[in-house]
Amino acid sequence: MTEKPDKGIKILSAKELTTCDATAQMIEKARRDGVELVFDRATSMKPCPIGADSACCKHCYMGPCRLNSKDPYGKVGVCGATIDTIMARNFGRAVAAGSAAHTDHGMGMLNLFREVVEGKISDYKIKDPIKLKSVAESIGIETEGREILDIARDLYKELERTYVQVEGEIPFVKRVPEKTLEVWRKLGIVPRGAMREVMEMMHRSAIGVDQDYENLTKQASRTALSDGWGGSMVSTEISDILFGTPSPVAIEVNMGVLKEDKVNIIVHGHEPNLFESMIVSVNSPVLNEAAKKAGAQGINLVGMCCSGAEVMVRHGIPHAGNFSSTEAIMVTGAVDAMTVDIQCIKQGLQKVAECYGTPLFTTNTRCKIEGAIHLELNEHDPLSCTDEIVIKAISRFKNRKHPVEIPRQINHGVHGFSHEYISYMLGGSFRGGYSPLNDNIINGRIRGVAGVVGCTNPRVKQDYVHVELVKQLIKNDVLVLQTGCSQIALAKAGLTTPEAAVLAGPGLSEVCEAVGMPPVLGMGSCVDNSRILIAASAMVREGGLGDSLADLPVAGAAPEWMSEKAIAIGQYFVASGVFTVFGVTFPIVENTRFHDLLFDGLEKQGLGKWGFSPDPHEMARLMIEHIDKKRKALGIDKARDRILVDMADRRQLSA
Ligand code: SF4
Ligand code: MSK
Repeated sequence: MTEKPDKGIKILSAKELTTCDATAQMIEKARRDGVELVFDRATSMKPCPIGADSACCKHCYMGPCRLNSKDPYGKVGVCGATIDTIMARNFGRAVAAGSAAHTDHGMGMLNLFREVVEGKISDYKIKDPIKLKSVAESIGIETEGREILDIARDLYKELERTYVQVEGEIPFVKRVPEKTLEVWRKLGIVPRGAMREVMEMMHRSAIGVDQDYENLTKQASRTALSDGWGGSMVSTEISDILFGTPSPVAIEVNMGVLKEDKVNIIVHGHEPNLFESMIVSVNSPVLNEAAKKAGAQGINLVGMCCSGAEVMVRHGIPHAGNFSSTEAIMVTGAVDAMTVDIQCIKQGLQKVAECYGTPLFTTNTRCKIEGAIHLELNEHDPLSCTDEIVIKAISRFKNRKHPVEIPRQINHGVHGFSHEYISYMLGGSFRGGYSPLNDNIINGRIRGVAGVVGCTNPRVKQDYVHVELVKQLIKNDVLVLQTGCSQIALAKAGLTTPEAAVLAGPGLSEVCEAVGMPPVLGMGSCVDNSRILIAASAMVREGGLGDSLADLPVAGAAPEWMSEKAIAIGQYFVASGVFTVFGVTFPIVENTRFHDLLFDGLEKQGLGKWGFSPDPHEMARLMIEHIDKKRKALGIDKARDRILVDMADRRQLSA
């Protein structure tokens, strides 16, 4: 129940908290019901200003030590650590935590793959042997004339090195453009196995070890690269091999995908295996019969957050909302079960679930929540877990006690643009490849490419920064690639349909219309950012846009980020050569040497660099300016002004 806010705290209206009408409706209902949501907690919990600037350290118990961000060099910690050391250590630890999360997820997928290959698991199979062959070939495994299982065994052995390799380069480094790799080798940041990199990052950031912010940042880059080109990339590739490589599919998003007369089950988290088994369970004739007997018209399975994004792009399963909406959706009273696995699962879900009599299930040994029902998903018998969840959901449907109010919003989009499909779509079946994309960049129809990714964060108006930024980018002929919760914001805003091409600049809209694609391409979950790295590498290989990833007219952004995983992603993009802009906040004190290094110095070393602005228009300006700088360096620039989205554009879309 809602705690009384402190005096002086301004309570924002639902419309000030989110641009998502469905979530706003549920915030209002929660307030009427006296139920507290993440938005309320963000209002009453002011962020610690010293922590927000990363000017404090609690790495030993002579501290915690707090430095003054107004006078950063006026004081040092008890051990003598300077502001630069403290910020670099904090940053490195955030990278290590984020990389560990992606990498542990990836290792889970690889373990599953091994057991499938060894024949110990029969509920999952190799669904995409073509992808298996192409991944194997990309790292030098011979495939000609060999059995699939034989290739798969070699692939497993090779990819295991992504995690455990003590010395030498990890397998997917073979996919990195040569010139980028040269820079990494010169700087000594080519990643070894992720376990080694994360361990070394944690060691070096402990009291009394590495106290040189530049040296710490090098290890942060190496750790992040072991995620982007390692743990995350393995996760994406193995998930595609086991569950299928995405290709475009028409999807529905928003809370209106819940059905009052059906048993509604939500899957939320990150690992596709839980969801894939749930798909089998909800299609079971026995369970459907049981649902009918309970008075339901059937079972309605929907996704949220990144689990939702995974199956949305593979199977077109409806998606009910992104990170900030996961509590709000239970306020509908229509959720008969929510089941979660790992990552981005708020502990607050349990309290909201309790208020509406919704059973909340945890299914992974790595993520339990006090009060939730723990039903472990055993990959040797996954249906015993997912069937049980369906049975519990049917029982909740039968005994629904809370009035149901489902927001009516359902938005439509086309998602599922894997890098393989982009190549096929632009090149056609006879000349698949990235040359049409490169040609359109060189001739100026497409000004550049932006990856807009990441979370939503209740510290800013939900979805607003994502949508405003992307509108500005496409209006200026920048093709937008998306993953994670960001693509759900854009889908809700109607920008992931081919019709949204009317909002793009003349060049981009011409390309979109010719191909029949949206100007905003949803590619998958947050771990699937590796798809963007592979697409960017393919652009370099295709030729005409420079020799390294840092030469490309591309930029990245996480406009509403909140997770340490986002910092890891940001750093692997920066270390790969990409200018990456964050919104909301940035854990750093300006006018310090560490700030100069991240926001300028890394670029001088041949990598990318960081940018920051909480304002989407400024963010767009920074990204477009960078894209133009790269175009100029490539000699493909021609004068063009930045165009601002106006009311006429907004009317055109809603018409
Ligand atoms: Fe303070 Fe140094 Fe200990 Fe950090 S490591 S808490 S700066 S004494
Ligand atoms: S779920 S990390 S809120 S994108 Fe991947 Fe969404 Fe960010 Fe979690």
